[in-house]
Amino acid sequence: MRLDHIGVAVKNLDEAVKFYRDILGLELVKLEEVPEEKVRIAMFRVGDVYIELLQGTDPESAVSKFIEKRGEGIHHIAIHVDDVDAKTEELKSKGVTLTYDKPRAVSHGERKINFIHPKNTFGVLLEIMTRVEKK
Ligand code: CMX
Repeated sequence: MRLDHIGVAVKNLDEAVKFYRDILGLELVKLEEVPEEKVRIAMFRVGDVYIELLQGTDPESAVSKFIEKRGEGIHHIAIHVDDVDAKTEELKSKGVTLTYDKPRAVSHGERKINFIHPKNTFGVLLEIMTRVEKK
């Protein structure tokens, strides 16, 4: 397992991108909508890991609800695993609460993701994810 990215919830993605790219100087590697999760995201490379900015595209988005309740800031930490399907089953068998019964494919199948509820992790939303190799 390795750290893949840290997700930061923001109200205005375009404004936040101006800071992270233009003022801080990070490399923007992806700017896209992830309709499956009702978010727009911007990914910045920071060495071997990424910072992912997320803006909700719908009031019912988990990110919009998070900002409403807790304000902008760190939303989740994502750990890359070799096989997110197997990890999901392993964690379920250990009584862990996950958002999805089966991992969800997002970004045109580029990634498969699931989330561990913060009540299991001592207050941090943990994403487990596998980047699917393009054939
Ligand atoms: N980090 C830490 N704690 C969080 C949290 C987060 N991101 N989101 C919610 N919580 C806390 C709440 O503050 C609340 O705590 P209290 O009970 O102490 O008040 C508790 O968890 C329950 O919160 P809630 O508002 O009732 O929300 P839900 O339980 O309905 O949902 C969560 C919370 C994390 C299970 C849900 O948002 C989820 O399944 N998220 C995963 C999907 C997701 O976040 N998608 C967006 C990102 C997509 C991407 O990365 O591409």
